[in-house]
Amino acid sequence: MKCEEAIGIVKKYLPEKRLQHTLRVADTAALLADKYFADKEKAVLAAIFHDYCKYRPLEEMKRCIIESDLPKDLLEYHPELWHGPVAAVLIAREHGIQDREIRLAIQYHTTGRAHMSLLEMIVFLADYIEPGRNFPGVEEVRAMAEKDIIQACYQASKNTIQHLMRKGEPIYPDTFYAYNELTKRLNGGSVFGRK
Ligand code: DGI
Ligand code: FE
Ligand code: FE
Repeated sequence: MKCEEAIGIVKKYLPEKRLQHTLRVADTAALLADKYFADKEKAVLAAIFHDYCKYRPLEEMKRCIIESDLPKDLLEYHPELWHGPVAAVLIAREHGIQDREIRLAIQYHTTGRAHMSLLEMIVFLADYIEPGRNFPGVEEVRAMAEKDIIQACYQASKNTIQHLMRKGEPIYPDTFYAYNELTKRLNGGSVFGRK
């Protein structure tokens, strides 16, 4: 699918502000794909659809999780975590997008997971650093993204966990698995922390 067609589809489902965020994520994903030699078409398509289901009714998302092969433990966590996994299922059902790499990049864009592919890291990171974001610490992650995508993803997941813990929010296991595994990659595979 061409990106113009994809934008035409998501436009119908997203309010203007979210559409603008989506377009900035797509631009950022394109830059990262160039920098890290990833498939730019896939990165852009995944970025365009990453928040496709952000505004679906909760009941519809819940039904999708129950009826599909998505992990059922999502239902025990904040509904904010549902839109990525649900979009991964519905882009196939509603628009015939079957590509496994694109599906996974969309599915895990909010939490990350252990052993993310380059494409998954690109969408995860682009969503975090797109120019409209102003979380504390985002500048540091943007600078890291210029040099080392693993370090940038590590820092983004660390910031997210710290933010959620400060608010006393439950944290989905994949969010921790992403952080732990990125830590190991930075340490050259060692399970022991840096000295
Ligand atoms: O959809 P976006 O707003 O562009 O961004 P997103 O999909 O990355 O994140 C949506 C929200 O999910 C954001 O406020 C952070 C939150 N979040 C990320 N990981 C977890 C989480 N919330 C909980 N409760 N647990 C998590 O593990
Ligand atoms: Fe999202
Ligand atoms: Fe997003």
